[in-house]
Amino acid sequence: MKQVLFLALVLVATPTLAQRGSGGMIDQMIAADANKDGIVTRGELLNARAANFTRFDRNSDGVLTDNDIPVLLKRTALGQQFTAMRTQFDANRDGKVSRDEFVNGPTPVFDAADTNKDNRLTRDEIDAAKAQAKR
Ligand SMILES: [Ca+2]
Ligand SMILES: [Ca+2]
Ligand SMILES: [Ca+2]
Repeated sequence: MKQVLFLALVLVATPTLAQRGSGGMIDQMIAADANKDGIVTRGELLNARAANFTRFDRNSDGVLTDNDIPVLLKRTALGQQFTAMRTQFDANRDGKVSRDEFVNGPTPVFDAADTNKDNRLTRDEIDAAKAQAKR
């Protein structure tokens, strides 16, 4: 289960991969609709991210670093994707991704789906993004 969540994180974080795997990512975004009103706001997405941060920070030191990658994954493509994600989210380039950096990091899938740029994904926008992902 942890590895699935891990993969999902990587897919959200990396624009090229996000495009390739955006079908699953959109499902993830729907899951972020905490109040189940059918609209995913940016705030709901960021809250879901904050919850994920706690899960990904395996050694609970408050930052995401290579130490949070399972040793077995380090040499795999997934490990490399984690490194790419870390580079993208590490705004102050100290080699660690803090909670703030993670929560406020890039949201390429959300941005692409939010066609009217009102920071809310309506059911129509989600459906359109899904149709696009299938192509
Ligand atoms: Ca909502
Ligand atoms: Ca940092
Ligand atoms: Ca919108």
